[in-house]
Amino acid sequence: MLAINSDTIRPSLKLYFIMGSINCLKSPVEVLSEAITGGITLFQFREKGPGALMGQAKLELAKKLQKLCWEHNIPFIINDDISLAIAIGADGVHIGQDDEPASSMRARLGPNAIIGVSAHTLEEAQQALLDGANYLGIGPIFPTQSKDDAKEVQGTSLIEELRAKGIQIPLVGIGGIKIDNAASVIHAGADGVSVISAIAGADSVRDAATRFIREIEMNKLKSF
Ligand code: TZP
Ligand code: MG
Repeated sequence: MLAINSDTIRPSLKLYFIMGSINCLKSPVEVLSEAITGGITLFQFREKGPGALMGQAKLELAKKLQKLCWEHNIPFIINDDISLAIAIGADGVHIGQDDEPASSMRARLGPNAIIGVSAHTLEEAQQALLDGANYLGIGPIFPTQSKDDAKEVQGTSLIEELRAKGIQIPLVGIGGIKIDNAASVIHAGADGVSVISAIAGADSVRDAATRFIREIEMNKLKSF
């Protein structure tokens, strides 16, 4: 586990790359390695959907990707699969509204784990805060092809609403985020963007990550 906690997760959300093997056009290790070279700041292993790896193959890939992340000081988060997270000592988990609540994840993972929760409404966000989430994923901001059961597209309105209410928890936007719409997510008050296809499916994974970072940094400067 890297030494990362609630206070230090915020800057790591800047460019949060998420993927599993089915999102990749070449080997996931190669994709992640290029994305790291390009400048991603956080990684989530999301091995889900038709054709996703299971059992030992999933475990082996998780270990390889975690090692790669840790060699570059990038925190490694696992989507949903708390048993896998415990088995390999991941930095944390990301859970949705249909998973066990963050409070029970916390009880199982301990105080140092990073727990991220997807929230689609103010009520879900407030509950996640009470349950001890370290950050929230808000979306889908724009239409996405990467999640079959995605909720309704909501634009940046919930991010704006949470910030207007003075809620300061680290926030990341997700869903259909591309280089040319990332600025609006940052201006709304997010600490960063979560991206699957615009990085994993790019002709050059490394260049895509680098261009995202540049765009986010430029727009963070502008909002102060
Ligand atoms: N949760 C809400 S939208 C989404 C997830 C996992 C998919 C995001 O993928 P993409 O390709 O960046 O739209
Ligand atoms: Mg889930």
